[in-house]
Amino acid sequence: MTHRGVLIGCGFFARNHMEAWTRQAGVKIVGVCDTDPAKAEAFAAAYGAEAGTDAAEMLARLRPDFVDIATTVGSHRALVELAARHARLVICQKPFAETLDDGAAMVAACAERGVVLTVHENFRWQRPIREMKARMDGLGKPRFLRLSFRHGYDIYANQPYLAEVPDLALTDVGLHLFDMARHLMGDVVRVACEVQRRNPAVKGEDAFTALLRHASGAVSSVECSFHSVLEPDPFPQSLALLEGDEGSLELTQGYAMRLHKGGRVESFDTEPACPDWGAKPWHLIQDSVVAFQAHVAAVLDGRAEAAPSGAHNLGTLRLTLAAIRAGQTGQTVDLA
Ligand code: NAD
Ligand code: 89Y
Repeated sequence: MTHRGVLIGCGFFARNHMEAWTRQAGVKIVGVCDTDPAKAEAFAAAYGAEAGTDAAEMLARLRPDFVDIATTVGSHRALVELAARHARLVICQKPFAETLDDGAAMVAACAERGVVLTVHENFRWQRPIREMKARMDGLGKPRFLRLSFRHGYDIYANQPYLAEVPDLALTDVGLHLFDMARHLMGDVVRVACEVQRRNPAVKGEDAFTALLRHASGAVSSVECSFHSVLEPDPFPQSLALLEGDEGSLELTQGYAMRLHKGGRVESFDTEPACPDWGAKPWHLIQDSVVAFQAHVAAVLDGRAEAAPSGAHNLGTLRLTLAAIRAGQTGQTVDLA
């Protein structure tokens, strides 16, 4: 059975969505929509789908099984609420929402109609993080996680709107890191955070250092900078250290993973293959889009539960907003 989808938003990142959908068995994107007709038509020609500029009209006419929303955050609430009236599964790109009210309304709109809502939270689907999750059972009780995402890559060339975002590092990549921390270590009950504005050419805080306390008692240290001078530049790798009572997993630059256990160290290469349509250094992210979409196909088939669900991602939004508040006030914020 082929699941029919409509893509909304034909911009920079949506190309990755479309290249991956085109190769995903059991799925066909039948319509592509952008308020800019030239972008919709370019995608329609490249990927063999109908073009449209009005999402409401296109969804009413094509009646897809699922809708993939790849627009920037300001349009997410209206588009998720619209999609919930026309499909049985909705995917929303990150950042999920700007406010908790918007996020809760989006979760409710889908829940009321029995529609599955998932957030395109692809960092947890990156190969090194999948491998870390799979191997962490052997570490004993998880106690400490460090996640570090520091680079100086010019992200503004492809995504110029980022230069205007006030809480940039927290809302662009911080939420990916917080999702990974929750995925690996469980829910967070307390957060402290220091933010910095490093690059004078951008408006927002482009660096942060956060300290999380998990419900389990574990602690995570999560840091991010978009203005670090490093050779070779690690973008877009997240470096990590996960310590349990019986062992540790280390992820260092160049995708090298090391398992420390029982007086021995085992090494693994966790670099994903570069998709034939992809390019380095984006292959890490492009491969994770493929993995996420294979998961969505399994959800559409009824073989898996959406991960992360919209409801789970609301917790990540809550944590991100709490970290922003902690950065502004200098106070630790309780989430319990
Ligand atoms: P973009 O501005 O290049 O593309 C967005 C497109 O959506 C534009 O073409 C715009 O015309 C269209 N659009 C806006 N509102 C619309 C509406 N109501 N109906 C139809 N089309 C509409 O943005 P981008 O860089 O592709 O980013 C899109 C989203 O993807 C952002 O939220 C960004 O944070 C996210 N993103 C995610 C990753 C990741 O790894 N998960 C990486 C990059 C970007
Ligand atoms: O938007 C960001 C994301 O989600 O991954 C990397 C990025 O494209 C730039 O920081």
